[in-house]
Amino acid sequence: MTALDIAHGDITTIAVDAIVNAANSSLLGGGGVDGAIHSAGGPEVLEACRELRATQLPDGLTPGRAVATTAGRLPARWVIHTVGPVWSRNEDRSHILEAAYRNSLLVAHDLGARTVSFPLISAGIYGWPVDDAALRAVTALRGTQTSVETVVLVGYDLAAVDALRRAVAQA
Ligand code: AR6
Repeated sequence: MTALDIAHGDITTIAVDAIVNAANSSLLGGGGVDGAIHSAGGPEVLEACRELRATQLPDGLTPGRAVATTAGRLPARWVIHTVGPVWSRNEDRSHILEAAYRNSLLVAHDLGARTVSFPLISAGIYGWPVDDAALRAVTALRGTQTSVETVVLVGYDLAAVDALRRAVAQA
């Protein structure tokens, strides 16, 4: 069974085999955790993303899907890029958010990663309410069977860490 841990702070400083990036469909970088991962990983990560766009993903990465690259200078071996949905008041997109977690974990499994860290996908620039984002994360990760031994859910601030703790107790 996969262990689910919670950590607080900058995901780029946590040593794991694979680090999940809350990217956008272009895969060519952005702000938030995406910016932090590209900046800590260095130009090799962006180069690998450009290569993926030129070969396998000419139209970009669809929300809910996941794909791996090198992690460059990060302590991790791989970055797993996924794209969460933008929050909508009018449309339930939670299945896409849960798919982003599930598919990222499955990519980690296929790579043979034993430890994987996740940010709270969609809970920043994409506007997803933090409590629900945490609940979706825990539900999707617990519902996915893999050989990954430990998943670390990373809350950037204390509000996110509290939401994750509540989600773990509740889900
Ligand atoms: N470590 C851990 N968590 C972080 C870090 C960090 N260094 N930086 C931010 N967070 P966001 P999204 C948290 O906006 O909502 C980018 O421009 C943040 O507090 O990074 O999925 C992409 O290119 C929040 O809880 O991702 C896309 O265009 C969570 O990570 C867009 O943002 C996710 O916030 C994706 O938006």
